[in-house]
Amino acid sequence: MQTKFRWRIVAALLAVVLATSACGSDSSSDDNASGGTSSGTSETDSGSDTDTEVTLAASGGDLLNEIIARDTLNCGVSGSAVAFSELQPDGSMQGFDADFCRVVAAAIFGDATKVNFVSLTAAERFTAVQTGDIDVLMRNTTWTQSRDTDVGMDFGPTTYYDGQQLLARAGDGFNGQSQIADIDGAVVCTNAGTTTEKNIADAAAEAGVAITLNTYEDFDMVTNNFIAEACDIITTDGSALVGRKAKQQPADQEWVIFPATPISKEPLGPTYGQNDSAFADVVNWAVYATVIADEKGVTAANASEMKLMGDTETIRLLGGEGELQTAMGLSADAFYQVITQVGNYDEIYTRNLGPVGLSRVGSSNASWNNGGLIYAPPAR
Ligand SMILES: N[C@@H](CCC(=O)N[C@@H](CS)C(=O)NCC(=O)O)C(=O)O
Repeated sequence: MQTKFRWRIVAALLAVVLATSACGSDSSSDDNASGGTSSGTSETDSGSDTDTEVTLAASGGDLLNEIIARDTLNCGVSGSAVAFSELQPDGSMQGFDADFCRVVAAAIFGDATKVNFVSLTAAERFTAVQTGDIDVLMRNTTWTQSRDTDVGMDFGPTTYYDGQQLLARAGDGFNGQSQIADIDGAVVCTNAGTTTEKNIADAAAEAGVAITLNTYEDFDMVTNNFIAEACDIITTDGSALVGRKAKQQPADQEWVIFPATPISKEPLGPTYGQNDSAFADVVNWAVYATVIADEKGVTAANASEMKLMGDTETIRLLGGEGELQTAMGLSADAFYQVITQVGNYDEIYTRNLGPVGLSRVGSSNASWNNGGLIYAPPAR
């Protein structure tokens, strides 16, 4: 164990002993250093991921008609994920995931504002789908085999290709080239109910390093504990670390993100209950419409012109020939509403993720014709 970490482990254990009651409660997301659950060393799975606890019965339902009758989409988000879904002081929800909730609402209602945003912790999210509290989850949620099968979710198109990384203080000797082998003895913190806690435990075990893994209810608590130095390292999806660094790095410290190649694949996208194909189609094609519009150069500003002057696929997509949309139970101009009210994929990405420094260029989130993975099947 590295000496520099020893005293912090004592501090972290004290914090856990003093304040475990915050974990699992509805305590506000700006709690300070408190509330961790320690799972000991990296070999231990904390067991708090609800992936294995929730089993969704096949729904085979009629959710689309239910939503239309209700006149609002219930969309699950984090509410505290920087640049993805952040609750604003005026009560509005902002971010990349929040905008994809609006994309679905615009497709269903022709009105992007008809969204009831439901803030959920990672551990709550699949239960909220199961109980019908939300129709769809847009919450930095990774598509995994067990969630897709055992947990009873279905997944839509990946909207953001992410990967898990770690964030530490440069003052502790870390830099962008640091590796998992360098974290021996560290207190590593993350939020419960995530792929993240499992991946870091696996990665540490594989690298043969011992870590103390502390999990908290949400990532605000994780970051606050890092700032309070109860955690040496925090870990989650790389995009979230970039967001936290942009927003919360103190002026007198340098935070570094590593390893350069993430330790996992985290394809993030819409998640809903399994076996409701009509609803799944609507979510999926609303997302694809933003991708196709991006490919075709259709923007919120030029969509009305492109609906008349674009190529045949563009005209079809925007409802010039709207039979494909009406066959799905939507208005012919459903995707025209999506693009004019929310924007194409690039507009949504740039507006929300640009300000924290997440660039599409050279990343997996570039369009397929720019070397990335963002790709949609044809609108035909
Ligand atoms: N993608 C991972 C991690 C999801 C996750 O919880 N990410 C953090 C970082 S973006 C988060 O959403 N934090 C918001 C919060 O709970 O405060 C998963 O699906 O399990």
